[in-house]
Amino acid sequence: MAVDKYLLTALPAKRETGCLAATQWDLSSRLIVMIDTRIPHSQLDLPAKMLTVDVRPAFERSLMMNEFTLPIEEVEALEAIARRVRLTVLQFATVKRVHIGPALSIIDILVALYFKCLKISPSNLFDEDRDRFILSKGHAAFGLYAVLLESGILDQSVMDDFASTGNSLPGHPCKGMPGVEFSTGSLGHGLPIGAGMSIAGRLNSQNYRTVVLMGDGELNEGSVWESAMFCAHNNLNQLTAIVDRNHFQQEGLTRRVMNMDPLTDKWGAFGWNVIVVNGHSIPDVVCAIGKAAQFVSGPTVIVADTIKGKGVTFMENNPDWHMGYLDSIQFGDAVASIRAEAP
Ligand SMILES: Cc1ncc(C[n+]2csc(CCOP(=O)(O)OP(=O)(O)O)c2C)c(N)n1
Repeated sequence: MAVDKYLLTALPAKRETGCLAATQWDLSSRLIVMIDTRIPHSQLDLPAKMLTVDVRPAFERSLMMNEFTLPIEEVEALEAIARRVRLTVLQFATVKRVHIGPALSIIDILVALYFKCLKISPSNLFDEDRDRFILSKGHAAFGLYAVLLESGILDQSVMDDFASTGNSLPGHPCKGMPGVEFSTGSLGHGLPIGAGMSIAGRLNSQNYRTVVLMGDGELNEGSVWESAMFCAHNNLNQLTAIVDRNHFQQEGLTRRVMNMDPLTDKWGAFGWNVIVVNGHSIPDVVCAIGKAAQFVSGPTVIVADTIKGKGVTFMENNPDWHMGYLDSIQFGDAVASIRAEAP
């Protein structure tokens, strides 16, 4: 796909304007800039530090400034929740070895889903019309548990029990736990299950949404692509897949183990609407999920660019932290790292 434009997101919040020969928006305290890359960078009067930030294809240019734009206060509140959730994940890892890097990479996505986008709450867990969420990369269970605790779906006593015995929470989500729709952990099963839930909703004239979160390494599983064909064939527009594209899997870089590039073209060729988003920008994720819900001509996949171990400097992009236990010194360093991200 020929991409002639790029989004450039300047982090952290800087309201420097008037420096660009291009369209720009100030969204939720971030300076988001659309640059026509036919203009050489040398001719753009960009501050040097802005040239070092995340540059990614803008397949979804219309993400900005639409009905899904959140007020800054709400963005800050959601980001504060995400920091608290990450701290809970760290606490889990002081009790026993957990898949900590995989959990940390999906926290912003989960916070966007559970605290803004999905109809799932402690009071509707058994309602037929509740939205369905499946953590297909089930090894990131402790990220989900931290969000379920934060939202009140899991009771605090579970955490207290886990802290003292290490037994109350399984290493992978199990059906029957509050808020867990299906047992996962064996990769490649979440999308087929989600497809079944989605088509069941249609047959029963229910209008819930189904969201399936997968890892990018998980896409190596053939069952993902069988169900991708099924979803497109059946025009399952009530279903959204999210790929946590952190570029790593258990054995290292995903592109070395089994290269899935060009990933967006593959999903497109399977008949899916494709949205690319920064998976650590909660307002962008909220916006992408809203866009996916509006798309009626088929299923949507959101390819979320993320960082494995996000938020803890010594874990980020470090495959050694695919799974780990934190001693007291490491825990202190990790907490400091998360707290340093607070405004
Ligand atoms: C069918 C299956 N094969 C192998 C595994 C072992 N396994 C656990 S995590 C993992 C890596 C998955 O990578 P990815 O989907 O990119 O998730 P990430 O680790 O980045 O969160 C593997 C291969 C598994 N859980 N299921």
